[in-house]
Amino acid sequence: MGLAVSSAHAPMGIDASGRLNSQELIQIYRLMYLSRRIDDREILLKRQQKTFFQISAAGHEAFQVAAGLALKPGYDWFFPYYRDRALTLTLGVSPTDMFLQAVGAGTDPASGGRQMPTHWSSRELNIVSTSSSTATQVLHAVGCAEAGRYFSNHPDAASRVEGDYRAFRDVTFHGDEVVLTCIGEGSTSQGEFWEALNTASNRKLPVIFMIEDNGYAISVPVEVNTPGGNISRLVANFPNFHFEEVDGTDPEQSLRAFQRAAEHCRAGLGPAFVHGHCIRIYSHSLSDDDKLYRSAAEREADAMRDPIHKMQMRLLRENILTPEQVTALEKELEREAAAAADRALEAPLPELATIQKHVYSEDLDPKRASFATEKAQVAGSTNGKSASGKGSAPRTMADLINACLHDEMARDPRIVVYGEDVADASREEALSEVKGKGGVFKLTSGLQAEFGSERVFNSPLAEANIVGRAVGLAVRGMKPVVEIQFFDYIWPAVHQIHNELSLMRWRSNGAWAAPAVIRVPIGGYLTGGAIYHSQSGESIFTHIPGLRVAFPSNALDANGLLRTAIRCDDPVLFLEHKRLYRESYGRAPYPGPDFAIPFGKAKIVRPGQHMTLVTYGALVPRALQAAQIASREKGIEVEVIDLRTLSPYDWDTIATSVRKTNRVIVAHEDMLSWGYGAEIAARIADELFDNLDAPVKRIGAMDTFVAYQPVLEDAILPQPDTVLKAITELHAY
Ligand SMILES: Cc1ncc(C[n+]2csc(CCOP(=O)(O)OP(=O)(O)O)c2C)c(N)n1
Ligand SMILES: [Mg+2]
Repeated sequence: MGLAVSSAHAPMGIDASGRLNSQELIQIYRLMYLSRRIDDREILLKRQQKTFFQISAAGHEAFQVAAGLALKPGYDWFFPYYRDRALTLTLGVSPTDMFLQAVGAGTDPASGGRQMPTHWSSRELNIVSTSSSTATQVLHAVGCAEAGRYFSNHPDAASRVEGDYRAFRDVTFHGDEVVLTCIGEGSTSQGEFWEALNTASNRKLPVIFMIEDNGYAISVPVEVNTPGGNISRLVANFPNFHFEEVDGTDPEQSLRAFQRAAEHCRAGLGPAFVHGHCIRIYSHSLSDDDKLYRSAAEREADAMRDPIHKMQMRLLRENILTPEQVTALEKELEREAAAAADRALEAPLPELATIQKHVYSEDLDPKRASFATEKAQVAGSTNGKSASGKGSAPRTMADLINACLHDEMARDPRIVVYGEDVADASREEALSEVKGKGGVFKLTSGLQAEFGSERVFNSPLAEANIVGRAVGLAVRGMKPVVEIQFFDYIWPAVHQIHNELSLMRWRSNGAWAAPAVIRVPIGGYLTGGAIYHSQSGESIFTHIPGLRVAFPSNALDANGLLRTAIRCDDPVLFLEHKRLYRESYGRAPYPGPDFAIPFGKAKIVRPGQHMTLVTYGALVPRALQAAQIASREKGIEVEVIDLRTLSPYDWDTIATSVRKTNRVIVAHEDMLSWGYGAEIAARIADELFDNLDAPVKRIGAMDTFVAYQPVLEDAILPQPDTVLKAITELHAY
């Protein structure tokens, strides 16, 4: 009886052959029973209104303990879901830490009181912060496995480097680590689940997909979510997988399955799929009542398969423990759970002053001066053109983005570039005879040829896959610089961007972060781009805490801001206006491999004293055109401010200018209503009211989509004339 739960994993040493011995069976029972007692104690606390949410592992304990025992905490990696109490207990999360989550204590090590209970996180154990979103974690697991493989192939890339994000993203790897990810059967309906199977299978990644099938997704039975009612049957044809389907209420059977799965993964043969038929002893959560949708007969039948009872019966039947010993053991564990709860109830609450902590990196601020190498720029050493956009001749925005990617990939071996069509040619044998695709806009051209297919590759045509994997890669210390082919198709990835990428740091109270870069061609003015190749929508992303948003208007800014995006320690949405890629406006010579521009620093692209015009992106050249005409024809001098980054944005430059001019227009290409300008205009009205001689004016697209016919497109999007009209009106006010 002497096996301590906190060291549960270490002494097991169960080999894949032979039966479990008595001590091992008792150990398993201890973990299962303790998990159930913690759930029951939490339910009590919730009923006493000392905690605020409860969801249990009841009925899943055997399957979860088995998974935990088959793997190595702190060595393997874990992407659990909200029901994995017995798993995490087995891995080494203490009962006290679980109750600290439940009460929302400031000392809750998983989130500092920010997340619901059972939303796991432990750096020490390699348990990556869990969200409530049902299937996002499986893609993180895939990215994590890719990172492990990359570092074992390129151990030098793991070195700590001062001067950029690498100083704060420590890397550990072993070469044969396995990544476990867990998911309920209902959540296998999510596209992200299938997108994860796709890449795990294709890349033969060491990921174990653990399917905890309790037959229900809240009130929805399995056959509604899964055609035919059995997920194993549907996935059976994915190549490279090892498949197991077991009785998840039987810990021994489950353990053997996980051991075989781990062996397959460690040997580099590919991923594994372990499907356990569990039961849900209680309702979905304490906010649910399963009597509303399950028959009494069905609930009773499940209760008969309760893994706790079955295991207890086995210990008695096989004379491993006497009834008195079982009672004594259970009492001991009950006391342990109660004592842990009492400790947590005395823990300090989170401090209100910490609320904003870890929204962004506390270590490396992209606004900081070290990113301001703008003035120290040096022209490239060679004259004229080069394939990578270097040289001293004026280059387009597309060229200088491409040049930045080349430079940064050469400097930082942790960068990988992937997305749809970004490779030169996936079939490498073609590379010697073809020029290469390198992106539909050619922005990643030549990267695969220079850095190889391991660092530059095509993803499946699945946007959530692109961003979800980036989260897993970045969590391990890699720097994914991924591309979403068109802003118009970012929407399948928004779940990952909003709920995972941007939130990872805050929800884990700084323990984890996912500083990936997402490059996205955006915007219209394409003449024929139409609805699905012209969209804007940046304000949707500036509304997400934790995410930085850059939107350059010219080649030099694009080069310097992308460099900062890559070197910084926050996730960045890097918006590249398609119409500006190859414009003659804003071309510049190659500024050298260390040219960077700090975030949150606007540029006054035209000084003036009569009014301020705040803008960014494709409206910058249009506003300049209007400002020139206003000056020439009407003597109105407009100060044009290019914000360059939208989150953070440069309030000081706006405020200083408005205090000088007392009139302001905020202009953007996106639709007027609820657009980015609404926030800026509101803040100006709020904080600079006394400095204004006229109302704040806004310019934006009509509140509709962008049409195909150029006559319509011209009318829908703001034009230089639109800006000129606003300038004239505001001047006359
Ligand atoms: C993306 C998303 N959609 C909906 C929900 C709400 N929700 C939480 S759990 C759940 C059911 C999940 O069922 P299953 O995957 O079978 O896991 P189980 O809870 O049964 O273990 C739903 C619909 C959510 N958390 N995330
Ligand atoms: Mg379920």
